[in-house]
Amino acid sequence: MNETTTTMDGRRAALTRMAATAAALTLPLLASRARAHTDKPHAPKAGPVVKEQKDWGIAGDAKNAKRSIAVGMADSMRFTPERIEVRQGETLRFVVRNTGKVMHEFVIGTKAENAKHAEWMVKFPNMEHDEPYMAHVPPGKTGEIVWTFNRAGEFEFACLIAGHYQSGMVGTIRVAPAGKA
Ligand SMILES: [Cu+2]
Repeated sequence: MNETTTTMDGRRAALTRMAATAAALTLPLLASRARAHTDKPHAPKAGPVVKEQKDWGIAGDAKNAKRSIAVGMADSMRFTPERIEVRQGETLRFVVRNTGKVMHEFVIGTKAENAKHAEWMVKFPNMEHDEPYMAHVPPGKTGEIVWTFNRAGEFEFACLIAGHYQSGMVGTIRVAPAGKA
């Protein structure tokens, strides 16, 4: 009898200890979860444009664009103009107009980067891509991008839509080193 009581008390004590331990483990977890929830903004804020340095430049600010270049894209798979001269450090605004009846895009990059990307576009034609150095323009519409050419060299602008790049829908951007004419 005595022994049973002791055992039961012991068991109760053990259960109480377990409950206490569980509470100790659970409470900080709940607290941190509650805090995390409180800190979370109710609507996601639109973050600033991520500016990632690329071999062919970096995303630019419209206010720094002193020159605007109109580029035409046609179903003949040609850009107008096909060659653009830039000075290193210059920020350009490209106003890209699709005069055709199919989708076209204007993608700035190195020759190697565009070629690699174009290959992916053939394998996965519906691949979604959107970067500050590209504009996807539906027929009859105009797209705009602002890009800072802070690296000198010869680059490309291309339409990477499957078949277009392969048909020669490519132009050249030459960025002259700063300080030289
Ligand atoms: Cu195209």
